[in-house]
Parts: sequence; structure tokens; C-alpha cells
Amino acid sequence: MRNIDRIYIDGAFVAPHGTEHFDLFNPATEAKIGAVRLGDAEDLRMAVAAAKRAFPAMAATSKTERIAMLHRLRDAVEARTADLVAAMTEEYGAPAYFTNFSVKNTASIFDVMAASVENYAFERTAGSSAVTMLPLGVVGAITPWNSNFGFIATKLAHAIGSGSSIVIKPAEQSAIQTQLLLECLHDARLPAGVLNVVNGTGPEVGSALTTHPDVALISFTGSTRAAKLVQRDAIETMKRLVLELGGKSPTIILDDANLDTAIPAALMSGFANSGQACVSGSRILVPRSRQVEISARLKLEAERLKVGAATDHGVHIGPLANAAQWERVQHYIRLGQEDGATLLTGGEGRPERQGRGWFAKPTIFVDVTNSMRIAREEIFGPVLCVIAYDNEADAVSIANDSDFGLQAYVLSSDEDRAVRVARQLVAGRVVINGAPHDPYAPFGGFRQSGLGREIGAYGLDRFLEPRAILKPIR
Ligand code: TXE
Repeated sequence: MRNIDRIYIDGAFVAPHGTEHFDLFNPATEAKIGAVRLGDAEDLRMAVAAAKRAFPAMAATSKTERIAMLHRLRDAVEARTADLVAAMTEEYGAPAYFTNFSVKNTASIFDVMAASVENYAFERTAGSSAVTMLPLGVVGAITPWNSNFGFIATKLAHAIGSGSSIVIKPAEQSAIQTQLLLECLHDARLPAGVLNVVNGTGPEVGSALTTHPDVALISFTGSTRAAKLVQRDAIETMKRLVLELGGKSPTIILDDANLDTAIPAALMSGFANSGQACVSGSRILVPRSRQVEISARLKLEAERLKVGAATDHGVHIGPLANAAQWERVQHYIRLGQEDGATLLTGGEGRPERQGRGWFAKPTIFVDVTNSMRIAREEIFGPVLCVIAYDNEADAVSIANDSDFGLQAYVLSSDEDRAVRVARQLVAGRVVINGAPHDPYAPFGGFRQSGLGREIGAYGLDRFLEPRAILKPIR
């Protein structure tokens, strides 16, 4: 049983003032595995005060010093890879290929930021003025449970790269993972107060952060619902915002696609992390002329996917992260049927052989129209919609008919054609033919998928603002 009873303020693990606890579970067994003692608004204020004290010295650091800190953070994460994977497996339940990728990616986030800082022009000229890109002050970060390590690392990397100090309010559901990551980050010996982490709930600790007058910027990843509350709070003191939110990403299978590669790619983008990903390709757009053939292949290959605990051999899909998420997925599966969509495979309940654990069946609906709620709302589970289109223009129009605009996928045997289609899509990223993850590509979305971009120079731009010095011309 793990009891997380410390928060991280001013370079030290300290007991929070808060006395409430939040129980933690293994999603594959539903067994309680620990509890986290939650911080409160007073803890948050102390964390912001520490960050405020640390800011001037951090803002004055050179590129070389920031790069050295980022490298130390990378090394500290790499040194505990196996422990981090184990913690993520126990608390989150994802299969090994996913947990290994997540931890490796967490280390590489610091490397990518170090390279971006190296190339970033902090000193510039505009006309005859000297322009310096300056950090804004204390940064507040709020992160969700679905990719806990990656999101914490991303926000911290941007803070260090820009010369800011940071206070992070992580998701309380991932407290075991957060605690272990913090132990690693502590080993990187950042100056005290540069990194502070307060466990707690969104309405208490999260909103104490978003309303705090000494916080200059909020970098939030989570639901569009909570982001609207954050945005409302931020208005009061004109905080800058970076919002990375939900999606309803289309996967367009063009009529010339080779199904041997297109079907696995479509299923991978839809079912990775049990569909608990903002970039999940949850709408599969298929040419009407090939709908029957494509649906048959999707069914066949989806039914071959093995659902189970990370400890089982050869598992593709793990459990959902918590009971609320499992209920939410069941609700949408019922809703799809009520709205007239047809179940191609999957459905309500647990897969056979899974008596306990928050496992859901990989589910695919056909006869879906883009106006149905299952095609418009983020489900955040292994539930995919197949939507038929008449021609390329129709595919683009359905893909773009969404409140979101985070990511899109195009599959075709003609790459030039796929790029032509990609250029018409309203999405922060378009992935062609299952291209691998690019850690340097800007990340973020159009419309209600968010505000701003993270990663590299695009991310640094949001954490910095220009100061121009105008001198008399001689
Ligand atoms: O997210 P929340 P939840 C979507 C996904 C999922 C749904 C609900 O559809 O099913 O959201 O998940 C903090 N002020 N995504 O409830 O509430 C909260 O404590 C300040 C998509 O877990 O958005 C947590 O740290 N902070 C998404 C963080 O916000 C507040 C990832 C995210 O929690 C707050 C997660 C408030 N008033 C969920 N209320 C993605 N884009 O990847 C909550 N929080």
C-alpha cells in the first residue's frame, strides 16, 4: 500500500496542510493500492511564493545553464526508467509497449527542449530596436491522468527552457507515478523553488492556481469543460494561456489505400492507450464504394486485438484508467445504439475472461452520421465510429465538421495525394500513413482543442514575451 503524504515545495518534500485523502486503485484488478493526501489552497499559495522567490535568478540564467538543467532532468528520468515503468503499470495498467514508450518519451522531452533552447533566438532586432524574449514570471501547470509523465515533463521543460519557475497541480488519480517522477526530478538538483508540485483537486488547488495574482501563465492539459473554467478564472489577472484539450480526430482512408497497412494504422490511432488519448483517431472516414470491404477488415482485425492486464502476455489494449472512465464509455456505447448506429464489434460490458478490472471491449460502430453524439463528443475510450463519404471533398468536409481540430490522419497509397488532402484539414497535426511520433512537431489544436502550441520554438514562443529597447538613432 503506497501512501503519498508529501508535496514538493521549494526543493523539498513537505507535509501538506490539507488532511483529505484520495484513494488510488490498480485498474486491472480494482484493488486499492494506496492513497494520496491532498494539498489545499494554503499549500498552493506557499508553492507560488517559493516559485516567485526563485524566479529572478531563474530568469537570469544563460542558455548554457538552462540546457545543463534540461540534460540533468533527462538523465534523472533515464536512471529510473524501470521504476517509472513499473509504477505506471501498477497505477495505470497500460501494456508494456505503451509504458516503455511513455517513459522513453518523457526523457526525450527534456532533450528536445534542450536542442530547441540552443537554436532559439532570445536576443533579436526589429528595425533599430533591440528585442529580448523574456519569461513571464511564475508559470502554473495543470495536468491530467492519461499521460501523466509526459505532460508533467512537457510543462516543466517549457518552464526551464524559458527561464521561468513553475507550480504544477497534477491529476490526483496518478499520484503514485507523480511521486516517483518527482523523486527523479529532485535528483536533477534544480535551484530550490524552480519546481513545485501540489497534489489536490481541480476545484480547490487547481482554481487556487488559476486565480492566483502572482501566476503569469497557465499551461493546462485536460478536458475542454475544465479549460473553460480555467479560462474564465485567468481573465481576472490577464494570465497568458496554453490549453491542450480534447479532440475527435478523423482518420481518412482514401479510396486508393492499401488495406494491409491502412487497417492496422487506423486501429492503432483509435485504440492506442485504450482510446484515452486526446489524439485518438476516433472517427474513421471511409469511401462509400469500399465501405463493406473496409468494415469487414476492421472487424476482423479489431477482434484479434488482445485486451488484458499489462502483466498478461501479448496484450494490445489495457483497462481504462478508472471507474468513472469505464462508466463514461458504457454510456456512449448505449448512446450510439439509441441514436441508430450499428455495432460492428464490441459493445457494452467487459470482454470475456475479464471478471474484474475496468476493461472495455474494443468497439466499432458503423452506419454513423457525423451529427451523432458519438461522432461529435470525445469519448476517451476504445470506441470508434465508421462514417462513409462520397468523394475526397466530402471526406475533407466531414473531417473538418467538428468542434475540435487537434489531430488528423490520412491513409493513401499516393503520398502526394495524402499531403494534398492534409493541407485542407483544420488540425494542429496531420499524420500521413502511420508516420512515427515526431518529438519536434508543434502540438496543440484549432477550435475547442485549445490555444497555442507546445514543443520546440512554438512552445517557447508562448512562454516568452518580447521587450523592445528603442534608442535614439545617431
Ligand atoms: O478531466 P479534467 P477528467 C477529457 C476526456 C475525459 C474527460 C474527463 O474526455 O473523459 O476529459 O476527465 C484539473 N480548475 N480529457 O475529469 O477535469 C483536474 O484536477 C482548475 C481529455 O480527469 O479536465 C486535472 O488535474 N483545474 C484530456 C486536470 O484539470 C481543474 C485529458 C484535468 O482534469 C478544474 C484528460 C478547475 N475548475 C481528460 N477542474 C486530453 N486532452 O488529453 C479540473 N481541473
